[in-house]
Formats: sequence, structure tokens, C-alpha cells
Amino acid sequence: MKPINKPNILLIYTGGTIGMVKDADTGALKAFNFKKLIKGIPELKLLDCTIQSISFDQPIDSSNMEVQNWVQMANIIEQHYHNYDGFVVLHGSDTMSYSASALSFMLENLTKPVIFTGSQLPIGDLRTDAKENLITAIQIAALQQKGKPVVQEVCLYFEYKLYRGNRTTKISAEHFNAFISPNFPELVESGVHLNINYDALFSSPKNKTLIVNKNFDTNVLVIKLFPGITRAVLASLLAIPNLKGVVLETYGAGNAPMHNWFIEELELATKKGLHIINVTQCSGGSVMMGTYETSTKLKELGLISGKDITTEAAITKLMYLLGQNVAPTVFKTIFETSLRGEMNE
Ligand code: ASN
Repeated sequence: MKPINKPNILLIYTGGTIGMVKDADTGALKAFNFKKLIKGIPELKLLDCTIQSISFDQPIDSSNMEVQNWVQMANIIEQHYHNYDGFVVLHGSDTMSYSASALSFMLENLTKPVIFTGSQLPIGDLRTDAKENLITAIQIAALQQKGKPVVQEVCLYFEYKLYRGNRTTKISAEHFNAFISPNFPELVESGVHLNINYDALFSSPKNKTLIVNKNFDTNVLVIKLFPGITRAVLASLLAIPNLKGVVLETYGAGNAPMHNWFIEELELATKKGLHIINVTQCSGGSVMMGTYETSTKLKELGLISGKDITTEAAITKLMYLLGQNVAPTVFKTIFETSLRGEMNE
């Protein structure tokens, strides 16, 4: 019999390197069976919580991630929400920041931890980073104070650090330290102790029930500016049928070319009703339209400021708000408001 006061944690296995094995013919890494993965970590039995697990029928490399997979994760969390104190999502690192961002928007009024983690080397590898990531992610998900979870938001744990999920971006395909949170501090740092940054933790409005928003609209696009971009390229992208929103990755503090053709194309697009979000290509810092002459026109056109949001959070927030059918008159105001701590206000 398990003691009743131990936190209950649900592990959700979606795929990723953590559970991969080498294909016998090609030598390429591919997603593998979850039971095998769990067997690789007998230490899990030593943790001071009860752990149950659930797996995607077909675990995937996270490069195959689709909106329907986010809905699958959200459904699992919704179905099991009241029976568990925390959730740990095992996920490939390639698109983990997108999924953590998407789930943060899907799970409204969340009051329990949903912690994404994975690894750079498979769990079976001698030098694997998977064990520490998984064990500490579970420990953090099980942290409680006065009977309530310490962490109550969607996070990402990797290489000794817990981040707010929608603030992260993957920066390395080589280092174990694969993620950064350029504009927001770590929530927890794992050393000899788990150092919790209480001031940085997010909390949803009190006494509200969980709402799971599963309707995401994928008629969106990310356009990254580069010196040499032509009118023909920009015009054809903005003319894609059914396109509703664009994340425009601009330079520096939200700056872009001042050529007439460039401004004309953006003006045409906004008049058609396209929502255009100005996000910086820099990994740190914020869009501040109007600071330079090269962003004044963008401000006049009514482009939406992504402020210090990541591209991952911007594109998923855009899909989310479009899926909510937010009225065009308030779309800009709502986008520019922090909904889950994804941007500084
Ligand atoms: N390709 C893998 C994935 O994202 C990479 C990883 O997990 N480290 O599923």
C-alpha cells in the first residue's frame, strides 16, 4: 500500500531522444517503446512520490509535432487533472519550447505543475543526461507547500534549470545545456539544493476552474527578415490564401527596412485584416516600435508589438487567439497583454 500523503505524478511520454534507440539498418535514432525507457531508470522507485505513466500510442520525434499532438497532451492532462498533483511531459527537445508555449495557452487557470523535459542523449546511453533531467523534473513537480503545488504553470526543465516554458528557446543541438530563457529568470536552479525563485513563479487567478483551449488556427506564418528580401517574396507570402496572422521577425528593437515597397506591402496586408506581430530576431531584449526611424512606420501601421516574447510563444499565442475568434478590434490589445507570463508588460 502506498502512503496517501505522497504526491501523485503522471508521466506523459510523447517521444524524443530520451526514449530513442538506433535503427538496426540505418543507424538513425528513432522513437522507442516507453516500458523500455522506464526500465532504464530504477532510481524512479526511490522518489518520494507515486508515479504513473501514460504513453502516446506512437511516440514521435518532436520534429513531427503537430497541433493535434498538443491537443492529445492537453486531453491527457484534462482527463487526469484531479487525480494527480503534477504532470511531467517527456518530449523531444527540438520543438519542446513550442509545445510548452502552446500548452501554456491551452491550459487556462492551471494550478498544477506541467513540466516538460527530455534529453540530448538516449536514456540507455552511458553518458546520458536523461536521468538527471527526468528525476529532478519529477521532484520539482512533486514539490508542495501547505498541501499545494509550489509550481503551478507550464515549465521546461533541462540541465539543472527549471524555466517558464513559454520563455524558452532551444539554442544548442550539441550541449546538454540546450535551452535558454533570454528574457526571464530561471524558476528553480538545481544544485546541492533546489533553489526556488519564488518571486518569479506564475500563479493563475484564484478559484477558477481549468479551461482547456483546444482550438488552434494554423493559418499563420513566421517571416524572418534578411537584407536582400524582395518585394516579390514578401508579397507572395502575404498573399497566401486564408492566411490570418504573421509573426514578423524584425531586426534589433523591432526595426525593418524603410523602402516604400516594404511599407506598402505591410499596409496592404493589415488592411486585408492580417494580424502582424513584430518580434525581434535578437534572442534577448524587446521590440520598442518608435525608438528608431526604421520602426516608426510599423508603429503607425498598427503592427502588434511582441515586446520581449520568443518566436515560439508568439506563433503559438497567435494560433491560440485566432482559434478563440478574438474580435479584430481587440486583437492587438489582447496580444500585447501577458496571458501566461509570456511577455513583460
Ligand atoms: N530529434 C529529437 C526530438 O526532438 C531531439 C531530442 O530530443 N534531443 O525528438
